[in-house]
Amino acid sequence: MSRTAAIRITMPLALLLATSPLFAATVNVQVGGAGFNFSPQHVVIIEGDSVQWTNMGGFHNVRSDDCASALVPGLGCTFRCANGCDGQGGNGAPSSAAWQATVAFATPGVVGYHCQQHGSPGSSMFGTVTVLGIVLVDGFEDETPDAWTATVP
Ligand SMILES: [Cu+2]
Repeated sequence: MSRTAAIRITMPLALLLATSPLFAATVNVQVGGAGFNFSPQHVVIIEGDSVQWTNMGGFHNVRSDDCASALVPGLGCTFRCANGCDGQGGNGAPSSAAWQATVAFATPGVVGYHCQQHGSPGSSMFGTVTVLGIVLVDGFEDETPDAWTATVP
């Protein structure tokens, strides 16, 4: 495949992936159940993706580590969720209900979290969400503009 043909196919796809919410993914994490842990404990997503936690059994919640230093517990931090999330009409206090909570991550970085009942930042019942940023690289300055208007057969 010629370089120009590769550009015709891959660049519009890359733009579509970067701009369309249809391609945002949701990663599932199981909470508790047989043990006091998160499974998988560490997840990697792309900015705009979400993590959905599901309580498999037990008295748990998910609270971002930055809440531990928030002036008002549960507020002024990234998230605290169980039966919904604090600040979004829900209640993030630990609960034994069969709750599900979903958080979207828009900013690249590493967010540590834990269960308030069985963990603390970085120990016991804790996990991390690593959010990767999308970087679009323009390395095709030498291509002529008409390559962009061609129709892919
Ligand atoms: Cu717990």
